Amino acid sequence: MKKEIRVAVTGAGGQIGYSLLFRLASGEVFGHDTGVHLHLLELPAMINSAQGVAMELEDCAFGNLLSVNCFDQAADAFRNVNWALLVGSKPRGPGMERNDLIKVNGGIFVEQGKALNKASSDVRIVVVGNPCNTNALIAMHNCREIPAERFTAMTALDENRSKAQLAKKAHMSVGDIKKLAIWGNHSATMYPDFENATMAGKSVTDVIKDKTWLETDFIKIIQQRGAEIIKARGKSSAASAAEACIDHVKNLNKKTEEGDWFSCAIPSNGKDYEIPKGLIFSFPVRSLGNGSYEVVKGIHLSDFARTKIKATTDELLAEREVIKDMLAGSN
Ligand code: NAX
Repeated sequence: MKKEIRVAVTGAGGQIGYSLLFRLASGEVFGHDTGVHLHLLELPAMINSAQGVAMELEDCAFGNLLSVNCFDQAADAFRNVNWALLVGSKPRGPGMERNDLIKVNGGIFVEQGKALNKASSDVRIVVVGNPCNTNALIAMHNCREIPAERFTAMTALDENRSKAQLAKKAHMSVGDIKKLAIWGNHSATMYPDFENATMAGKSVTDVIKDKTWLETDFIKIIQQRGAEIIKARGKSSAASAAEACIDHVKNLNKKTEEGDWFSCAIPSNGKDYEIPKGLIFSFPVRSLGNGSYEVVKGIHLSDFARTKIKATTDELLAEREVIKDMLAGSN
């Protein structure tokens, strides 16, 4: 192996973990010349589940998998890792308000943010566990050693869902769709920006002429897709979430092709598109291929888009208010 990489996955005994871990070990994500050490973090009460997954990972005899270790303490699991994929969090219980969930999960990300100080100096963090933008904000504030821009939250699933729906509507291939960005929060207020996306080089609005469908049905389908999947399967999205997490890591790792961008929730610098500084906000992003990325500048936003972006910004500001006591630290 030319290189070795350490990857922590939290919630490793859960359903996304089960779809994600095997692909991380297979060479698909980090390359077939990179040996992978997996650090599986679970709650002490669920550690058996992670251990079962670890046994199955061994049984796959992946050539790239150098080691698998299970942990029930974040500070142990994050030691020297190059990537931390923070998937584990508590689901909303019956009768639980969203703000209660934000607070309950916030505690997890205070602890995990502190534990990330033990990670490798080049660590990059992806928060999947919901509410992922605000959880990433909490982790970022509680981690003094890691630069803020390394903290990201996942909106790639929303982007993939958007591309799939547009492709279906226009009888085109998903691969024909470029520049599809999700703006804002990974929640029902997110804005899938069809106005700046292209299909086979043409503007989406030139291909799909039904403006009402784009402005209402399409946005609603994407915003409600997670809830629809829970209704249909009785469980939340898992394999598609794992696929999106893999896309997120790959997108950050490789230079973005000309004429495209991807969606990634990152700390706002307070300048781009007038989004308040510090919010973990999903923007159209391009990777520079060397571990860094930049927000795509100069995208035209219509009044319609601005109204939607304001709604999702307001929701993120309200979430930040709920957990403001958890925002210690320097970032
Ligand atoms: P599961 O309930 O199947 O698994 C979560 C696992 O996390 C459990 O095994 C639990 O024991 C573990 N866990 C809880 N607290 C932990 C902690 N402090 N440290 C380590 N492990 C811990 O959920 P799953 O379906 O895997 O979903 C995981 C998270 O992803 C949820 O918060 C879910 O809402 C979120 N999602 C985020 C998506 C996104 O696009 N950002 C989409 C899919 C998914 O809904």
